[in-house]
Amino acid sequence: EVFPGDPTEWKEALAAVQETFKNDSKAVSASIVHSLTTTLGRAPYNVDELAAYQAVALSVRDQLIQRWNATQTEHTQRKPKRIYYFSLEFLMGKSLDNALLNLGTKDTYDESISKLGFKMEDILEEERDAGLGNGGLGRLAACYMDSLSTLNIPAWGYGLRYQYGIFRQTINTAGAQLEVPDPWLDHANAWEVPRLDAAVEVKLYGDAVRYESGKGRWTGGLDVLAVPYDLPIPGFKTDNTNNIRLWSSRPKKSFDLQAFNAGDYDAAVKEASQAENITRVLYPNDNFDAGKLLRLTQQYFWCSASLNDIVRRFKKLGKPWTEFPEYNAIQLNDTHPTMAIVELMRVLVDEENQPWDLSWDVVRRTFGYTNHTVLPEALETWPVPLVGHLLPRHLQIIFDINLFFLQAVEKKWPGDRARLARMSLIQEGAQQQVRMAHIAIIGSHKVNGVAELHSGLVAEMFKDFVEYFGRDHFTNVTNGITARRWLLQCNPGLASLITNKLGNDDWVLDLYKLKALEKFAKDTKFQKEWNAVKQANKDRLAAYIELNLGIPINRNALFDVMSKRIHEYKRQFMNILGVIYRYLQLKKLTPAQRKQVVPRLSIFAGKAAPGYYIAKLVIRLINAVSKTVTADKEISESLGVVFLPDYSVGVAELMIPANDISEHISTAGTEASGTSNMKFTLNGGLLLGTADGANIEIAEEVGDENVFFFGFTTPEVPNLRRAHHFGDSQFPPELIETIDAIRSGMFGEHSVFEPLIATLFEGKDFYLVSDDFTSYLTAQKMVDEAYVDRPAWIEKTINTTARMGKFSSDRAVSQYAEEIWSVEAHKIPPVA
Ligand code: B1H
Repeated sequence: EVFPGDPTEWKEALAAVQETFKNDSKAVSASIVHSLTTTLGRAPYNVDELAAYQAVALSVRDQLIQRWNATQTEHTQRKPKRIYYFSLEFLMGKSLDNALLNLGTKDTYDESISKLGFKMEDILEEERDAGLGNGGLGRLAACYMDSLSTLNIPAWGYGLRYQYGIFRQTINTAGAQLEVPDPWLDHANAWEVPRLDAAVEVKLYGDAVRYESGKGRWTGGLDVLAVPYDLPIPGFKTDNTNNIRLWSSRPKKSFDLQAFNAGDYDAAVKEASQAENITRVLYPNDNFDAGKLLRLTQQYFWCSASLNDIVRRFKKLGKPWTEFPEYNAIQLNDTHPTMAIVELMRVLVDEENQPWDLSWDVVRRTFGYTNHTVLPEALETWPVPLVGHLLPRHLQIIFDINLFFLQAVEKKWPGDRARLARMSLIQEGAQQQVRMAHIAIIGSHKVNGVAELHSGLVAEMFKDFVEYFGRDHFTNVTNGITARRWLLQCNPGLASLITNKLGNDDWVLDLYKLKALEKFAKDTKFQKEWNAVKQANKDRLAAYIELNLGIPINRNALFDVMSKRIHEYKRQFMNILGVIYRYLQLKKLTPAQRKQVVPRLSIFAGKAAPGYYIAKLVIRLINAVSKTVTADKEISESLGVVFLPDYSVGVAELMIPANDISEHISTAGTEASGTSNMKFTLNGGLLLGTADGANIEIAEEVGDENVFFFGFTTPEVPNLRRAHHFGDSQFPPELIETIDAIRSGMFGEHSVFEPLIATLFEGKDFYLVSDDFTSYLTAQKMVDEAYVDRPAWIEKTINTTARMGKFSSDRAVSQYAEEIWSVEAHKIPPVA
């Protein structure tokens, strides 16, 4: 070991620091109080819960940094292959509880915190969610980072440090969504480590020239700074601590001195604020491409800074460029980081003087591309003039890649002009568009979808590319979730019941171990314990709803949960129509008959994109129904309807453990995978869903007898849509009765909802609500019937949880490691 000064002085100092990290409550209290009284400047009489949280977080953060340092030092010395996960979204949620559980120090901190006069629960409450994502795609990135650390795979995530995350959702008195900014960094963020020394420059705009050789040069333009902030990511029961590096944009110079001196202050700060705006806010669209210049700027800023970082690190190894893919694998989380492919070409060809063909080969061996959606409105394309304006040199490179690629296609299928047009990186039309998915497909060595059905649809959608590259170019990696957050942390009652029953917590690292629960599924005593945990989780959620919404909750009701982004394809509309239909039927019964019906609580949560008019109407309708039903004392015992505002990772952690059933009812073929379906079923609830995404694989694993499936299947969808188009489809009477009820004014002024109702008519109903409605109601009826036989129901839920092993993100990440990245685990020596 090399020390800059006196080695003895260093070693003694390091040993003293090590003392403060001991896993005993005295050392922990000392470290908490140290942060409180120094960094945070508080005296003991002056400590509120927020300050206590911050001190605890800083104390835990110090331990993470120590492990982070050891991990990075080891990796720098041993030079294992590293994985770089490029994602515009990391939906981390809170970090404290997760860090304590992964480090195995929660009990110690618990003891220390209570001796210092606080409650762990209240401290955990103080943390704000890091909401740097929209939905499933962003949360998947967070789960994968947890697994990468846990599996000891050397990996870094790269993303953006948005000053404002996903907006906070409030509901106004009319039941409509209002968006409020999310200034999540207002209280200093204890989990990030600024690395001002590692800032890099990023260029935008300017001019480009291309020489005969194919090499080019990019001049002029706007230079901005990218400043990295690092988040250490602990693994479970390992010291390996990976990194998420988030870039923040800064002006290169704070203002234009010349304009400033001339008194033109507006002009003086213009460039500076332009630079700062780049990472100001997360785009709040899920499964939708808005195509804005600022979004492309975010994408390039992020890709350029991240690649610069990786290339700088690689150059220190002194290896030839042809070996770049042996040290680096970059996974593209959807097409959002596709510019990284073009940027690496530019760096290799223009800056490193590498031949074109060698560079393209290096690029293709480095990148892998994960597709997350086949919805046409989500497929990214950028207008050619826009790309040329912001990134003039990159547009030239895209055209060159396209030329060589189409020449190769032409060679394989001479004269097939239609095929060339279909496969081109450029879509012709009134305005030429760059097709990002095509660049991602040809610039990667592997393309994967996120569930079996979805991967098949991807191969169909890009069949020209399957024919060109071969079927092996496309593969499937079914999504997974981390059991650390989505069982151990969010459902401590169930987690400890399982651990006690199985005799150990091995299941946390190998989810297939849950299988051993099967043999207790019929055990009456175990069923009682299992059900008691469920009831406690339902009580906890009911108390939260009563406190926050003032709606009284029947705790004996069957809790039916649907929480996810609001989107027409996900069909929250169909769910609320079903609720209305149930309400109408209950109204027809006598009080005695109503007592025979299983009481139901329908809980909704989810955000709509601010510009998505129809999705926002769905929220209004749910709230309108909630209002009418809540006010109707006659049926309040039998039916409850709740819309929980501001869905987030934190709210999900509360809702998921409380579900009896959860709904995943997208039109077949539209939901790529879904991941909340896995979280809900892992937590002892049954799945009500369509044959879509990962629902299909969940049913395969847990057994058809344990899920409630309904609806038309993917191959039937095109014909049903055609029938609507030609006006020869029929509405079932139950749907007509339901729509009539809305139009009667039962849920307030019906004209508000007419545009929503209209999506079902006039040759539309693109998402086939009318086609699936009857079988949806039938499936709901089967749910009611099954719930009556409680022992049989509980047996189903135990068997469901027991069979969820496949859906661990550890399995998914291991599959990426083996089949796409060719990377192996590299365990670091113990830190303490
Ligand atoms: C998913 C997105 C997405 N698919 C564009 N696509 C975005 C597309 O900001 N944008 O422009 C943001 C998000 N998100 C989801 O990915 C799928 O709908 C889910 O089915 C899937 O489970 C999840 C993770 O693979």
